[in-house]
Amino acid sequence: MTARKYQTVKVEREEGVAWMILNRPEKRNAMNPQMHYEMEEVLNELSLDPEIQVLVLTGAGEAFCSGMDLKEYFRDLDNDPAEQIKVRWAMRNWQYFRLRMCPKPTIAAVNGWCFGGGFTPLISCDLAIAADEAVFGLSEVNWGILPGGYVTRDVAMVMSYRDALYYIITGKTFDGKKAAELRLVNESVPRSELHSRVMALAQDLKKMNPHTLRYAKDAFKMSRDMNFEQAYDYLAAKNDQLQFRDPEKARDTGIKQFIDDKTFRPGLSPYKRSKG
Ligand code: ACO
Ligand code: V55
Repeated sequence: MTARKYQTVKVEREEGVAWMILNRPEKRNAMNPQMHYEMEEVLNELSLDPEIQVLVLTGAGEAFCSGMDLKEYFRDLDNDPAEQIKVRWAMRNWQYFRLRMCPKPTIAAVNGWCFGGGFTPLISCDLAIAADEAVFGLSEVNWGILPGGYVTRDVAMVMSYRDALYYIITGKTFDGKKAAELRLVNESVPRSELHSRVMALAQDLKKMNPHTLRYAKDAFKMSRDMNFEQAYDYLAAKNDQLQFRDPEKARDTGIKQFIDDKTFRPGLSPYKRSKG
């Protein structure tokens, strides 16, 4: 597959892991319209690339993402309603559809500044590891808006009621360690260890059956908004769909390896894949 060139995003492939690096370091990786359009293509490319098993989202330089570009995304489009619609479609498409429902596991590696609109791609990733030194903030109130797009809704999903309101209405910042305490990220590590920690987590995910993981994450993300009866039926149907779709037949293989062959215990490790 030919490597595609993007101006606002850099893609680095490393042992089956694709690092998607927001790449406007001189603007602290603020998301301008071009970045939204390019991220749609990047996610299309990497989600369908058979060489890639895990996707990582991070930022070049000192920032993870300083949020929406206040000039190019907001002020420059104030008098261009058609372009506003177009770029908001692109934003929703990559952040909320292609990233959140990505068929492969995704990890946010929060290397530095993460403000406002930057929370949405962060929360859309399945897992998140922050640098202790990273700085987060819902800075919208500092310049006269409420957290728009999906930000308020996403924060309501992942943070506690008290913590979410505290940061929404004070606009105060917090660091990576605090983000882990708030459970906005899974854990935080010193900045110098961020890359190796994310790669180690990605290696764990690579050992798993990708079909199982895909359906497990879809099931979690979809069922949490259903009532119990809908969720029960949906999850049963989703499991049946997985058995039908899984070319590795992991369920039957796993039971055989445990009950007949006694080669592993599923409580303690994944079944031994015949391929991958
Ligand atoms: N939109 C547009 N430009 C930005 C953004 C942004 N969100 N963030 C940074 N930049 C630009 C600056 O305008 C500056 O550009 P210039 O060099 O052409 O003058 C450059 O990036 C560097 O910014 P500095 O402020 O000089 O960098 P510093 O390292 O001192 O501070 C920080 C970094 C804290 C991230 C600061 O730039 C900042 O407060 N950015 C805005 C954060 C924010 O509130 N984002 C919006 C959230 S709300 C939403 O997304 C809807
Ligand atoms: C944000 C706000 C938006 C948007 C996307 O606060 C992100 C973040 C006000 O519009 O379209």
